[in-house]
Amino acid sequence: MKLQDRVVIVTGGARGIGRAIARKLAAEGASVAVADIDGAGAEAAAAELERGMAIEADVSDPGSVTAMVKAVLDQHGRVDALVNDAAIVPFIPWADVDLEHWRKLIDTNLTGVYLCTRAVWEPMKEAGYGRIVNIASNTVLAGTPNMAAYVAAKGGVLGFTRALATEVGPDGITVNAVAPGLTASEGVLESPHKEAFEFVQSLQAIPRRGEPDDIAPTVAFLCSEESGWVTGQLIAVDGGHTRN
Ligand code: NAD
Ligand code: 4PL
Repeated sequence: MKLQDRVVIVTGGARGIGRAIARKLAAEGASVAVADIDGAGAEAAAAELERGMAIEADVSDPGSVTAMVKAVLDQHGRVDALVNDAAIVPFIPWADVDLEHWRKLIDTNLTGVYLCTRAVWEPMKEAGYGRIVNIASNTVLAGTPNMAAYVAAKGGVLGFTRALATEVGPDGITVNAVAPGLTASEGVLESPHKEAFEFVQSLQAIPRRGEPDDIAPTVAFLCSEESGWVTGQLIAVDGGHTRN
C-alpha cells in the first residue's frame, strides 16, 4: 500500500474522476478528505471509504478553501498530498463564450488550483514533504473544440505546474499534472461530450472508452513517495489519443 498513513485532499471528489481517485487513494491506505461544492455528494463519497472525511468547499472561494485545509489540519495535523480535480467541464461553442462564462471557468478551473495549492503549500513546506497533482486535460494537446475557456484554463494549469515545480522542489514538494482524455465521468455522460466517444476512440491507440478508474492509478503513483524524482511533468492518460 503505497499511501499508508498519508493524508490526501481530493477536490471534486464527490463524483466522476475525483471519486475514482478518492477510492484508489483510500485503497492504497490514505486518509482521504473528499472536498466538493456538492456537500451531500462529498458525504456519500467519503462514507464509502475507510478513513474518509467529507468537506463542502468551493475551490474558487478563498475563505472556503482556507476552511477546507484547516479542517484537514485539525483532524490529521498534516496534508501530504493535494489532488486538484474540481472543475467545470462545459460544452459550449465559441460563439457562446461570453465574458461571464470565461471568468467563471478561469475562476474555478485555474484560480481554484492556485487557491488550493497556496493553502496547502505552507504546511507542506514546514513538513519538508508534499505531492501536488493537478488534473489537467489532453484538450491542451488536442485543441478540442466547444470548450475554449476550459482549454485555456487547463493550459494555465499546465504552465503553473511546470513553474511551481521549479520553486518548491527544494522543499521536498513535487508538482505534476495528469492529462486525462475523454473519460466516462458523470459530468461527461450527462453532456453532449458523450457523443464524441466513438470519434475519440478512433484516435486512441487503445480503442475503448476511458473510465474514471483508468485515471486513478497514475494519480496514486504521483501522490506517493515512489514518484519523488518526477516533477513538473504532464502525463497524458488517454489510451494514446495524444502523444506529447
Ligand atoms: P464531473 O463533472 O463528473 O465531476 C466534477 C466534480 O467537481 C463534481 O463533483 C463537482 O461538484 C465538482 N466541482 C465543480 N466545481 C467545483 C467547485 N467550484 N468547488 C468544488 N468542487 C467543484 O467531472 P469529471 O469529468 O470527473 O472531471 C474531473 C476532472 O477531470 C476535472 O478537472 C476535468 O477537467 C478533468 N478532465 C475530465 C475529462 C473527462 O473527459 N471527463 C477529461 C480530461 C480532464
Ligand atoms: C478529448 O477534458 O479531454 C472531451 C471534455 N474530449 O473534457 C475534457 C476530450 C472532453 C477531453 C475532454
